[in-house]
Amino acid sequence: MIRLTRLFARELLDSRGRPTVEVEASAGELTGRAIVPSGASTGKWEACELRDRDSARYDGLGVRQAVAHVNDILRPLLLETDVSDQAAVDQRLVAADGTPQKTRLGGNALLGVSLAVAHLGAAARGVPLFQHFHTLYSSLPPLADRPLPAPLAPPGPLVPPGPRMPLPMTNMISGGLHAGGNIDFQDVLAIPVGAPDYPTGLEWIVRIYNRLGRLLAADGYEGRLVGDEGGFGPRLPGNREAVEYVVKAIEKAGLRPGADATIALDVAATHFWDGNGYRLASERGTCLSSDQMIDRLEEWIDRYPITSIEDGLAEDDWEGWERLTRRLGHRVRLVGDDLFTTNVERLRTGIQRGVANSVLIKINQIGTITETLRAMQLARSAGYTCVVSARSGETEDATIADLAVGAAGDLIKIGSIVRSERLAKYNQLLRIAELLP
Ligand code: 2PG
Ligand code: MG
Repeated sequence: MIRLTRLFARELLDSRGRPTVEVEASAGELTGRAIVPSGASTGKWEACELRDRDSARYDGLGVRQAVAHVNDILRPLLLETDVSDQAAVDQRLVAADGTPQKTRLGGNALLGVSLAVAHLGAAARGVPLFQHFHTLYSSLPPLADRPLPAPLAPPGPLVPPGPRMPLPMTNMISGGLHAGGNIDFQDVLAIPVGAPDYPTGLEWIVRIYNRLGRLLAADGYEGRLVGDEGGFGPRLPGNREAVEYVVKAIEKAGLRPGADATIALDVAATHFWDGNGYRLASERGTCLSSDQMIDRLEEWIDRYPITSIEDGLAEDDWEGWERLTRRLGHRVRLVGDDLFTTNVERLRTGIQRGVANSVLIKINQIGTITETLRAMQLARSAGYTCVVSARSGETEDATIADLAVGAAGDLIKIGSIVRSERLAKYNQLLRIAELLP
């Protein structure tokens, strides 16, 4: 039993200079501290990010209300409770809010507390945070679910035998809402699939990134201007050119595209779905149907070493997603981000409908650590891979690095390898790698 003696929230700033919530949780001399991230291309089913809309401060983006909810409502509720029981704390948080999308107290208020308590729990046990997450994940009660349909892929062990390093999936070229709409697709990423270990994979990724910068500059593009996540943000003629540049950069790095490093896309299609179709600004406003989008993605998979496609269709295009999965699910990872929003209910619907085969895991889409781990557990039970992801608005908080290792995420998507809010996580993974066998 570890009694919470202090809970305190404050407002500070994220990597876009926007306010966010930091929470400190203490038990006597021990303190856990965490900062909440924030998305730009958010899904409509995400937990609510409570902002002080009616105030002129920070153009209405302040989070003083969320901070006050921690200090005035959640603190009295949680003081003296046992913070070693993360599931019980998270349950109290969810009950105190009581709304489906955490609109009353704010997902940002709840998540700050949940994360700070996890840090405190690790400190109280005297173990690294990733080890604590592994214990929390391993001690989740089994799924008391209606039987799920036969998994799309053979499920791995439900409780991974131990923490393990995830494979990085790193942003190279940014587009969409992360780079001023230069191209439609949001991210072209590289995965060092052939690297023997994490430090080598990271070195490959940095090499590819640097070669890409030179290639872009040599062709007259802004080879140093970057988007929100540190990926290059050149005004290319179209989406296809972005993929071709990254393939070329892999070659220039002395690596084999497809064998050493592959390509991943975050299409983020929700954000150019206009209600009738997928409208591509980079193609003079051409509007594609779901099937035409699928054709396009298939053609790209045939042509380029693509192994993962996230949000290839929009968040509510369930029929399209069913066809997308039937056509391409056996060839590449189809990752649901806006589609699932780390939400067990939406993920269960997806599994039952045979939609996607991977899930993006973002802690602030759902708002507590226990719900996040539950989503990973459900995903794994259906043979889905888990991609733990940062947000486009980040901070020096590196919690997701430990989460990915502890809950044995298959991949981790942090953004690019420049800007300290990204490096905080990559560097934490380097430290953890030293501790794993
Ligand atoms: C995404 C994320 C991270 P955002 O769409 O996957 O790249 O972006 O945090 O803006 O939702
Ligand atoms: Mg996404």
